[in-house]
Amino acid sequence: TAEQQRTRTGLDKDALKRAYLDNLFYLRGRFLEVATTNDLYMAAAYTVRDRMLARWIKSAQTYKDTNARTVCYLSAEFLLGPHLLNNLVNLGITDTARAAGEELELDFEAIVEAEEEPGLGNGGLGRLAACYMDSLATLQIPAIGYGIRYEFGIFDQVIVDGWQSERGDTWLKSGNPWEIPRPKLSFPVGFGGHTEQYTDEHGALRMRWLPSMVVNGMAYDTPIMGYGVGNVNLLRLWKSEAPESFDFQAFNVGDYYGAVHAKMEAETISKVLYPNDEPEAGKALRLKQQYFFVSCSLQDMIRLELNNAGTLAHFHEKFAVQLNDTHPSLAVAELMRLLMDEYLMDWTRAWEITRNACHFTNHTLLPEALETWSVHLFERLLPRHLQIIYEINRRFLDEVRVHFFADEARVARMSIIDESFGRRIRMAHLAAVGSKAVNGVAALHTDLLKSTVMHDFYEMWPEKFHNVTNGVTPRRFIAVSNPRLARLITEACGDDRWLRDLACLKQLEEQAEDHGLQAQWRQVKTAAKQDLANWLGERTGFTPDPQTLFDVQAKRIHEYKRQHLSLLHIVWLYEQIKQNPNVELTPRTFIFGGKAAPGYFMAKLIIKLVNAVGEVINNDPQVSGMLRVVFMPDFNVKNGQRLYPAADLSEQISMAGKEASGTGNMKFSMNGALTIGTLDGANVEIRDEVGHDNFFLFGLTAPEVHQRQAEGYRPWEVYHGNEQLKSAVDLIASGLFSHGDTELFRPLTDNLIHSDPFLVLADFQAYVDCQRQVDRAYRAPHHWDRMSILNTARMGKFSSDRSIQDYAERIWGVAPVPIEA
Ligand code: 26M
Repeated sequence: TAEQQRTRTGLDKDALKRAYLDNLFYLRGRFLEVATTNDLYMAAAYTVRDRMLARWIKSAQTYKDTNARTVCYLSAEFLLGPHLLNNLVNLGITDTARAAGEELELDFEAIVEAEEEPGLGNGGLGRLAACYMDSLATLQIPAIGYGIRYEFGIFDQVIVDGWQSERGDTWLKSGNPWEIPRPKLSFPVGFGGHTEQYTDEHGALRMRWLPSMVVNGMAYDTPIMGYGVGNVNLLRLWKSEAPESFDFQAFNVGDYYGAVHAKMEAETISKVLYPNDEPEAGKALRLKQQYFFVSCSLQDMIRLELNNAGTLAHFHEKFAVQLNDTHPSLAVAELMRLLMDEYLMDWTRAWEITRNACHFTNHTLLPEALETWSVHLFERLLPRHLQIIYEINRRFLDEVRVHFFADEARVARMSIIDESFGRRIRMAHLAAVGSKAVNGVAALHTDLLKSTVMHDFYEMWPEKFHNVTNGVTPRRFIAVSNPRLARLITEACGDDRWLRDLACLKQLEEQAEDHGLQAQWRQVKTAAKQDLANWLGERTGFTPDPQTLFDVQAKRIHEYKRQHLSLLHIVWLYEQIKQNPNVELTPRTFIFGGKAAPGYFMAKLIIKLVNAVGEVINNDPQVSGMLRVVFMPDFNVKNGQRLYPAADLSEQISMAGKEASGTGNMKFSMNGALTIGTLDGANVEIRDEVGHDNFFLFGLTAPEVHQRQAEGYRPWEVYHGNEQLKSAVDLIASGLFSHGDTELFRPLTDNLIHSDPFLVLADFQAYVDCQRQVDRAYRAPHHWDRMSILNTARMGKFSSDRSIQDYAERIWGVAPVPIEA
């Protein structure tokens, strides 16, 4: 009935209340009086989900009818963060839901807090995919995100005695109300076995692959709601299962344990997300994961196109496939295989389709992160794909030889097969050869891509290369995480258009010197700092003082990001205060957050050092009014949302040339933090946008880094040539922070003095000098507030809406398909 329909989907307060109680009772079997927090959360989630479903169906139907080109974003990671509040914001019913909750005497904040976030990503790359899904829906572009439904996402981090300890992430334990399992929607994926040639009924020679093992990929769908629109897109994640046929009676009769083992093996594929910088371990499983989700996703696209058009001849016009790094780059070989072996297309047509469907984004220049797989492993797991890759390479290298006559050195450099030490497949080369477009993620990064790792490819196909500077969604990273700031901005701008068109924030510029706005701006910041302080107090036992400058570095722990540069500065400050207790300093709280890959020793030692330095400094009454250090455990999307609003200063201090873009830099700046940073990644463009006077720049530039290393960088000379630097390094080595243990931090200090691959020592003095300017600037509140307002006001470019607009126009050639809200 219409009444039921209203209960089920109405957006007014009474409909929400009725629907909520209804869901609590019929889906959780509870009354308010006896419900657990999880019951209360689940009922809220279902109530919100119900309000997206009709729009979801309508979106899918309209997309199908209009036959519009659909973006297929292939990514091994989607770091979504909590759904509930984000979906409320995108539906535009946060206030109504809060009011409904109040009338039911529910604790709205506690219910929102109860959500366990899906941590299906490591960091920047996975979070970028999530921001892009939000923007695609908001810009009304038909899109499907394809990935893996890991049972265990990124580990939870706890700190034990100052060290990182990893805990399994059991995000599914109380159920996931946002996903809809599609048991009927599954595809077989083969592994191993061998290939054979045969003659088809037309007398043509063909190949077939007889895998030795087949698993099924089952679809789990999550709706992705656009902001203020009716469009709801699809995130489709694959879970691996043993095939149906594989029941214990029909299969492997007499070998019960063998059958159980095979079933377990199939289910292992989507079991766990791999941490980024984990050298070597478990390689075969990782390749299996990549092939698994790529194959399911392409089979799904083919199914959709055959349902619709009845032919695959126009597959590439129907789908724009975006490869998020090389993890899905097997798509190039798999699409060729499906088109040729399964759908009997000839090479030329299949290649035409593949090369016009695929596009490739590179996210890192770190040599150790460029994916290669041994030919051996390929032969064992994907023998048919190896043949196809050889043939792609053969034809490609012929082209190279035509293009660059008699240049065999170049042929060897560009080959998809690296023959230098053991034969390995260079996945970035496969992706570049098989794609219509290749892009970097910030202007500097794209320039470096073109001039270094992909230089030969750039010379051959200059028009293939693009820059699309990253962006982040202002819905999650302002409206959801910083409601006070969102309210103030809306008030100052006169409306909330800025949430769909971030360039509107420019209006704030003219009020940047207005002392009225400045006062409110400062209040908003201080309130966020107080919230964070309270939270940290409960978790770590130490409550920072919101009157101090909050200096925040939150990101994965990696030497190239140089958390230890900040630590050297802190130790240096500590010595300054000890030597002269009356030194004029702005009281600061240094807040660190970030996970280290479980096998990355140096990163884990850096975490230990943060905690060790904190323990000494925080317990030294002589400095504790001036200087505090705290490590926020388990930095993830949820905790990031507490951090960005509360930061005064954002640390973006990677060695120039190493951080492809960075996206945390954008989240901080949007929330009014000033940046201290190097000319690396998107920092360059952020500084240009916010104005050079409103950004604290220091350090060597990428060309200077290159030059310094080329002439032979000798860190021990820097160390011996700078007394204050030496004294800071020595203090760490002295055992002061390690209860007298002079060995504990030696790997770190020795590495800095004797090798220092990321030029920490070379940038130390410039960093300290720059921090002195920060210190002074913070003591001029009006000046600081003005800079802070201007940072937010000028962040329009860094909305992921702008990034997606760029992709849509310049790379995908896709247009919006509006669905009414
Ligand atoms: C792997 C093995 C050993 C050492 C490092 C790695 C490794 C490092 C980085 C593997 C992958 C890595 O990159 C993936 C990634 O997350 N890149 C990030 O992508 C973001 C979105 O484009 C950018 O903002 C970040 O700068 C970039 O680091």
